[in-house]
Amino acid sequence: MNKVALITGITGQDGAYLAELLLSKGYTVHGIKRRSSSFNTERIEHLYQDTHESDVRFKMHYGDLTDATNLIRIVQEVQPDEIYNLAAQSHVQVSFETPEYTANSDGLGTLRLLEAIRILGMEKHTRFYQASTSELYGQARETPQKETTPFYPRSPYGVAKLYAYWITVNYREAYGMHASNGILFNHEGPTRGETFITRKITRAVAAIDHGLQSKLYLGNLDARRDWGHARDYVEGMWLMLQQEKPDDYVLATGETHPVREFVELAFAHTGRTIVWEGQGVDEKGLDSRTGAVLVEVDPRYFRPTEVDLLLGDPSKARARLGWHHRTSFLDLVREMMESDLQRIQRGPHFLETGMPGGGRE
Ligand code: NDP
Ligand code: GDR
Repeated sequence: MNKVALITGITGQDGAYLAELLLSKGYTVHGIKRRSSSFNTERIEHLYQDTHESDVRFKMHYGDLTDATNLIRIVQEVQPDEIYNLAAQSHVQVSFETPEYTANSDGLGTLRLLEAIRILGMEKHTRFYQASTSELYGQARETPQKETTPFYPRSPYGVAKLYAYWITVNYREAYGMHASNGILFNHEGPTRGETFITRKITRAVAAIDHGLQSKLYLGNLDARRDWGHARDYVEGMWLMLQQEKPDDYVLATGETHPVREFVELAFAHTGRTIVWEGQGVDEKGLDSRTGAVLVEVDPRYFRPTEVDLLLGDPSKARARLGWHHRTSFLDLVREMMESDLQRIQRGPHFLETGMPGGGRE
């Protein structure tokens, strides 16, 4: 019998990559999507199958992590062997503006799913993956960060995910559930949400290259992140649920880079060299040839409390899961730039979703 997986957050970056991976392994994949007034299924459109055909292995259900009865009904209907809880209000800056909603969906939402498994008596059958995050480390107590590094979250998002982390551990210990946390460091790709820094940069650089935008406004250029490719990371999620025993694992590249370097590499992809001038909020990135201001700091993008430095130590995942990242930092920037340059060449559709820089993200 093929395995059955249920993915929450299937319309997001990771959900789409994971659905592809599981389908390629012969799984039947069920996804939970939110009702939205506009299309939110762009990333998974290529996976859709006509539900009237026989042997359909990709199915969608309307649902929301804030609705317990809905989750219980879906879990009962699907009877999943594996649940991947990827749904979340996942934007750190936005969590400062919607802290209660973030706690509800990211923190309590995880509890609701775990309870659904328990209420239905499936705790010995269904394996559970929780999308935990390097944001748990926040103001990191040691560098590099590993599974034993103490947590100190720095945003309502990080705090909500802290609850989700511990409730997953607690249900594993209290009820013997096969429940694991993947503590994933930042992972990106061409389908990354447009308001996260990497994609905000690659879209803007592509637009500047085509004369559609003159400059890019950013916040903290000195923040450092351990950036990998989402395609590599979803494999690690799957591996965690294939182990005999549940556990918690860091997935990271083991390299850290400042936002400033990502900006430089993205512009370099279009043949421009950035020179930095000024300091702090007055800092600007100039085109070395023309002197035009291409990057400006806008304090609106500063966070009330920032996470300055993240660097993961993935040794445990390498030793126990045989997992390691495949895509280098340079290749990640290159792939994202290529993708956004191609997108912009396809026409105005690129602009329809709104250029970066308008919101507070
Ligand atoms: P995205 O923001 O791209 O996707 C989030 C998904 O969750 C979307 O499908 C979204 O639906 C859905 N969602 C949001 N709120 C709810 C809700 N209340 N009920 C049901 N679904 C909801 O995130 P990523 O794919 O990048 O990340 C996946 C998970 O991993 C998230 O939990 C994130 O916090 C976590 N994570 C991500 C990392 C990264 O670097 N990408 C690193 C570490 C952890 P819709 O499309 O309708 O908005
Ligand atoms: P992060 O990702 O907060 O690490 O959370 P994001 O790309 O939003 O920010 C990374 C760093 O860049 C700085 N920054 C800016 N960020 C955004 N979004 N916009 C800007 O204009 C800007 N300027 C500077 C930020 O201050 C920050 O230091 C991501 C999400 O995917 C989470 O869901 C996940 O848990 C963590 O990664 C690991």
